[in-house]
Amino acid sequence: MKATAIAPANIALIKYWGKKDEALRLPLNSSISMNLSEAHTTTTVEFSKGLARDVIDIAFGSEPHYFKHVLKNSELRIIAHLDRLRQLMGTNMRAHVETRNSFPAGTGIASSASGFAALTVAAAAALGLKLSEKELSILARLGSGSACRSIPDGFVEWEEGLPAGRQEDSSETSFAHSLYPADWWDLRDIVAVVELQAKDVGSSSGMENVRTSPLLAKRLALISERILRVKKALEIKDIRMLGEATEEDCLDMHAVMQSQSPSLNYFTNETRQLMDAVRQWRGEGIAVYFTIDAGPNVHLICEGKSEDEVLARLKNFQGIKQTIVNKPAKGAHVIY
Ligand code: 2P0
Repeated sequence: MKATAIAPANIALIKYWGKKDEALRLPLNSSISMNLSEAHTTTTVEFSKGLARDVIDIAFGSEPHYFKHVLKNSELRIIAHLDRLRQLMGTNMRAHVETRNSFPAGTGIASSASGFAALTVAAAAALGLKLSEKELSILARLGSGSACRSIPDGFVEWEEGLPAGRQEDSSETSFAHSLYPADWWDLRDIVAVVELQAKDVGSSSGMENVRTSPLLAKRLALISERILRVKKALEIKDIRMLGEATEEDCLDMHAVMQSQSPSLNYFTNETRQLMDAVRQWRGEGIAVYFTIDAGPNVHLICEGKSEDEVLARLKNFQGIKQTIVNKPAKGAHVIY
């Protein structure tokens, strides 16, 4: 009753910020993402009759003491997620979970996405549950919203699901599916890490206050058109169309965050300077665009042919602690 799975983190081109149902993690809007090749979680789950309680070993790839509070919270969420899978299987067997990230915590890459996707796939396989990609995506969503996007391959859309009706209907219709496989388009997400410290306010608690923002309604009204533009850009592989829609949604999401009460600001001086630099590089003819999640680090989106030029410019930029060059990647899968 043991299995190991690997799952990528993902970068949202259209973001998820705000839930219409907290417990079911149903999002206020659909979102679109790309799986990241160099940022993944590997998780082994072994269920055994002899275990009196769940044992969770998390290697965050960074100083463990530093992330103690993150760790405790993660343990509780992992156990709650194991309970969901146990309930499906009709067992109360406890499990040993070993999980490790390829990227350090605090690099601005959401480890809850890769973490809960890997946990879902490994635990389902260990229990012998035969679940479809859709069912795995729905389960992963219950662990962490963005995790549902790390189940399918490549470029992924997470549908917000039916707005009305019974909660079960909404949950059954809110899952992620692949728009295109990883080899569809040779894109890059180059993460410029400007801050290694853990953030003060995590995504889950930060988005609880989303409804206090007067800008939320405006963003939601614009999302459908923006999603269509991103889908079109992916279809015809138009980096400018993709980049412009991605930047717009990033700036809109951060405007919502900053206008929440209490205000939530994830940008530092380096973040803003990098955003300006990216705009300037574009003026000099490089097709590169930025997007930023719930942290200060900047994701630079460009095509593979621009990678060397973008990296060369980043080298000359003060304050970058690390760069991670990601290509599009496969979704979560069992490795043994
Ligand atoms: C995203 N983020 O779409 C956005 C952009 C952060 C900023 O999805 O509460 O960690 O576990 O459902 O999945 C982070 O949200 O939140 C996130 P929960 P999650 O990638």
